Amino acid sequence: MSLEFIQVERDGKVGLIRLNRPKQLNALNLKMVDEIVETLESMDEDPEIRAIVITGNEQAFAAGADIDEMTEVDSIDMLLRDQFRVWDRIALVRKPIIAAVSGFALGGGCELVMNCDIVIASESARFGQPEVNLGVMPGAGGTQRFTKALGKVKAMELLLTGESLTAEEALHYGLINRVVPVEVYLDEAMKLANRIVGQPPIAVRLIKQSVLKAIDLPLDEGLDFERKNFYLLFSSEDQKEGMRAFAQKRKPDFKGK
Ligand code: DAK
Repeated sequence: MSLEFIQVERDGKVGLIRLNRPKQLNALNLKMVDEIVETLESMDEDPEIRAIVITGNEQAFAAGADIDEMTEVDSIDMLLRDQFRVWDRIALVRKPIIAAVSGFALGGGCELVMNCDIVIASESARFGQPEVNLGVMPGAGGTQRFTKALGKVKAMELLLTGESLTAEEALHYGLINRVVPVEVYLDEAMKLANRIVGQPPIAVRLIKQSVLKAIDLPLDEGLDFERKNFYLLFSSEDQKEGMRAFAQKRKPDFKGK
């Protein structure tokens, strides 16, 4: 697929996706979502990449799905378009995804952020689900993930008014990991990604899966899932390497096996 609305870079073992539709504040049109999902999947398959960073620009991470593409469609057009089939593939990416957010992360942009695993924001970042202002509601997880992240009453207030959270507020509510000056938000995200790529990839993968299960499963089932994965890691070469390196007081060299 030729990439029209995103740019893709590599920095060592980190794959970087830049949303690049600046005149429309990175509004996510259908082709752009296809490009994002296909790139995430190809990075997920690439053994040379161990973590992914997704970012926009200083003004906007993404100001939502492209309203122009939705204005005149009806329910059946939406159903036949079945864009959720593509969107749902984001949640299946196994490698850690870090969002580096500055400016607007609204609607589908905020829903994309909430599909990421770690979020670094600049002081100018704004997070919100303003779909109610357009006569609709979030459709790509906004009511569910916002509520799980913020709790019922704050999510309700924001979803019903369409207002957004500042970066500091988002930090307070646990929606994001940290707020940094705008000059360094992408560097911070890349630094964090570069720390993760030094970790044993199989353990990283199973930790990501286990944390995501914690959101959906009752505790006993989540603990069972965790325990099985814990046992499984004792069959990996990286477990032997990690523990032997500790005993030998040297840095481990993880191979992903
Ligand atoms: N779609 C299309 N164009 C957009 C846009 C959007 N979401 N957001 C901004 N733009 C365009 C503006 O139309 C404008 O274009 P020109 O007029 O220059 O041609 C340009 O970007 C700059 O925007 P503004 O002039 O409005 O800039 P301001 O700084 O004054 O305001 C703003 C920035 C972000 C407050 C404002 O642009 C705004 O309110 N934008 C809309 C935000 C919004 O309502 N987002 C939610 C959209 S609904 C799905 C997955 C997800 C979704 C749906 C389906 N499937 C998987 C099926 C999600 C739905 C949504 O996100």
